[in-house]
Amino acid sequence: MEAKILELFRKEKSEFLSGEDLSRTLNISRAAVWKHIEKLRQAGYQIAAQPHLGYKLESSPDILSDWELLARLNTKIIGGKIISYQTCPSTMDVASKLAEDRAPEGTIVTADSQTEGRGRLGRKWQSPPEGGIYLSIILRPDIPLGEIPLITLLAAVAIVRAIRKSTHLEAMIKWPNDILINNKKIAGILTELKAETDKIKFVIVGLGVNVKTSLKDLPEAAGSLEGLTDKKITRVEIAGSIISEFDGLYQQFVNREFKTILTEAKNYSITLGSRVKVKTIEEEFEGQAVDIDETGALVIRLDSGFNKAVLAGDVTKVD
Ligand code: BT5
Repeated sequence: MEAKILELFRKEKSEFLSGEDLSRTLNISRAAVWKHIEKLRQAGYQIAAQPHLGYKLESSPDILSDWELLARLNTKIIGGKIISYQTCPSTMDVASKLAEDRAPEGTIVTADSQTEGRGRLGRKWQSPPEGGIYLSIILRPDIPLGEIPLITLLAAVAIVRAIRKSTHLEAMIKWPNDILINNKKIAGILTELKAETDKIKFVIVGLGVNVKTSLKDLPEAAGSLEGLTDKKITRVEIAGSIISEFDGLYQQFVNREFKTILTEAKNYSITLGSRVKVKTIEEEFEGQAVDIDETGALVIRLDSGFNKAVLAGDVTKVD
């Protein structure tokens, strides 16, 4: 109901909405309207009330709530259900538990902060409050396990598109899961899955984006959007944009149309064309990053002249 009220306020721009109109449109009593308005106020919304005129939304807090996200999404698959936490250990674990309990595809879990935010291979993801986007999306794709890297790339393209549209900053993808601006890590993606005998039960895609995160809370090599752009940005606007882009790309993905994802992932890649050192769980080697293949794997031209496709690993440029 709060999401609907916010949507109505925003449609009316800066006008007053009468309690009577709200109660009629929402099909609830005027006392109930008042209760929801109070709930919004408690969450930090400034709402003026004038006798005879009604209510007017004067300012909104930049919170990553299900209300705010739902009020601005117009998606097909992603975001049908959104669950927002003030804080939780990791949105990955909450989403995974929900997926085990049959939450539908597209369900999103967000948090304002995480106490045990994580990256790949048990690394830590710094998740301080009030500045970052931490969200996980439940997917149930019917694809072979070998195509999972494509989902990480899809998410990377969605984040790059959203950042470029909202800030005009030149966000780039460092294969497979980092988003960099001026060589600083702004966002990371974590793709985890549950499979049984090669059949995927569900995939959880976790996105962490530093929007207004203070640099003192971040590692040396990290950056945050707010310090890099003059544009006024909000977490909810960036998150809404990422989810919308993700939804469009995922519709293509389930129809097995990978062309846009791959073309954009290559265009935005800062890895391709460079000599790189690759570190996987099994081995370490160097070579030239020459392509991203149709499964999302990074193709390395080894010094021997042979090509090697890498499905997962850490890649650093060598000069
Ligand atoms: C990642 O791992 O980049 C995946 C990050 C995914 C985070 C999201 S937040 C929502 C969801 N819930 C979670 O618990 N996780 C997901 P990886 O490529 O392994 O990079 C991890 C490394 O990035 C760390 O070892 C640090 O060096 C660096 N790092 C940690 N926190 C960072 C931050 N906030 N911003 C930029 N870099 C960070």
